[in-house]
Amino acid sequence: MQSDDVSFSGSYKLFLINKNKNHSRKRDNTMSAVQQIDAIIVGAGFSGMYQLLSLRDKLGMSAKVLEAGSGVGGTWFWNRYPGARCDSESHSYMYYFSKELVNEWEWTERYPQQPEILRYLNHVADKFKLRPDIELNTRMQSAKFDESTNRWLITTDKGQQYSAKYFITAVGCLSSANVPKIEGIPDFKGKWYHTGEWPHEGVDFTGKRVAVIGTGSTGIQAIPVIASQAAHVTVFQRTANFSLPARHHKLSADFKKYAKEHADDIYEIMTTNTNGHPFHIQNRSIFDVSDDDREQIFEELWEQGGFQFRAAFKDILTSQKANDKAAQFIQKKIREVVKKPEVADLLADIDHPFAAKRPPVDDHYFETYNRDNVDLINLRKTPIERITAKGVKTSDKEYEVDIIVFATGFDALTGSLVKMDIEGRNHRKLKDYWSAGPRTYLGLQVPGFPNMFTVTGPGSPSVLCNMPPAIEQHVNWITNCIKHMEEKNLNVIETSEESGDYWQQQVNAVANETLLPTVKHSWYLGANVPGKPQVFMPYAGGLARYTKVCNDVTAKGYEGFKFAS
Ligand code: NA7
Repeated sequence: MQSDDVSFSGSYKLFLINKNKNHSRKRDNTMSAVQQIDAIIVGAGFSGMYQLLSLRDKLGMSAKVLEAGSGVGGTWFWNRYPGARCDSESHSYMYYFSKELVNEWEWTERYPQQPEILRYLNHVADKFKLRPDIELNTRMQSAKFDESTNRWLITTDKGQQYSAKYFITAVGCLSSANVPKIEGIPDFKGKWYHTGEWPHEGVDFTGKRVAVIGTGSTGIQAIPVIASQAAHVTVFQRTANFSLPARHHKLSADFKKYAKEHADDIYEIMTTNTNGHPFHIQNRSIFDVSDDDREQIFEELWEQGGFQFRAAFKDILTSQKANDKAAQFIQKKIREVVKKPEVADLLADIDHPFAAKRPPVDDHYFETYNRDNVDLINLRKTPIERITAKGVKTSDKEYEVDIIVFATGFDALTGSLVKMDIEGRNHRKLKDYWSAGPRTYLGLQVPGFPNMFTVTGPGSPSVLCNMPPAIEQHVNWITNCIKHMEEKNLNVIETSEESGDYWQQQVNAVANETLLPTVKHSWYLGANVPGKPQVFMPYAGGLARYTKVCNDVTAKGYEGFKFAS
């Protein structure tokens, strides 16, 4: 399905399998406490599982995934909050590397819900027999590069030690929960939860008074569901947000058939456009059409639902004037939907361009404010002062509640990486090296951290993209690079400070072609975590452009990297 040159067959695989037999023998003989392995991968989500499969089954290498959770799934293992779903359409939110997998898996809904995605990822783990090489309930404790052996020494909280040639982080971009440092949380006598660390047994909201703090994608998904169960919901909004209706529906038999029959075309579209979605951004300016035609186009796409709205015109994210037109349309819709004018005003009082912060896709979010049991609090006017034993105290009032839900997002892109104790050359710690913001080359490698790869790391399209195609592109690139090293008997791959600086300039330059950096309080910049350095982190040039850059780097003999034997 993919035109990638890593394949399941060929003599190369056999060569490596023989090599690994020797590896295993060596391990058995020495019975060393340190297990020798070709690669350690951290995280068993979409990235880690495909990386394991690629190294093990395509290259015949020994590899192990370390996963802190008690099951596979990564983001979809942890994010079980009410209403959790993906806002990429199901036929695009899947792997495309195996035609058999594409053909056998049946999605049921347009936007898959968390349990269905988790079932899919478990199916993948079973189908490709990944489980024997995934260590669940195992947190990586430290990873240190040993300059005398050019190998990574990796320890876990279970006391295991691995010596690995390659160390690959597949920890996800949105996996480090951001519980705000609001005073008094320990005093609260009720229960509180962060949406990214939701209890697996679920939360019963029946008859409860609930506070939801946060109106990003997560809050917007959770609020309608919580409101349908709870006695009362108080939503604490700091920043009003644009949101597009999802128009969820069950998939018809015809659509399922179409998606399978056109899988190659769908994959082609996803990998040759900006956002990795199964549709292209229209090649027309918002000012190429008359006001009436534009209104009609927006109306149709609003009814259709989903991110296609954002793709209606090519300049929505590059021209403030064009963006204003889209923004005004959505603000008009909010006012049409929300019956109480003062609440509509609050929801439509949006201080940033449409889609310059991650635009949510919702299921009757704005309609929820027409319910009698939902109130909206404007934190810009009355900020939260503290959490008390009884609830949430703002500057003018104490709100008594039984449950507080923090839908306050993540320490995105870098949080999970700097939390781990990763030490490269010259005992340089990743968290110190990134203290002024992340530095990577292509989002794939960090200067001074040889043989370490970061799947969808900062500096790659990652969160600006539908993730699975971005993940497949990254894993394929890493796998091809490792294949190259093994074939040429190379021991070390390393990028340089110059490459890191060059790439950050590229990341800044392509971001500056858009309106994205104009939002100063966005998590794309790290601004949602107090004290975090503010550097634009994802690559905004789009998946197709980024893939071409990566392929050119390979074609030029891995330009920007250095190898050593
Ligand atoms: P987001 O998009 O970071 O949203 C977090 C929300 O929480 C947002 O409304 C924040 O307001 C609000 N927030 C954060 N800290 C506070 C404090 N201290 N007080 C009040 N409100 C606060 O996270 P999500 O989980 O919704 O979405 C993350 C991604 O997950 C999403 O884009 C998808 O890719 C999946 P703010 O806007 O900062 O004023």
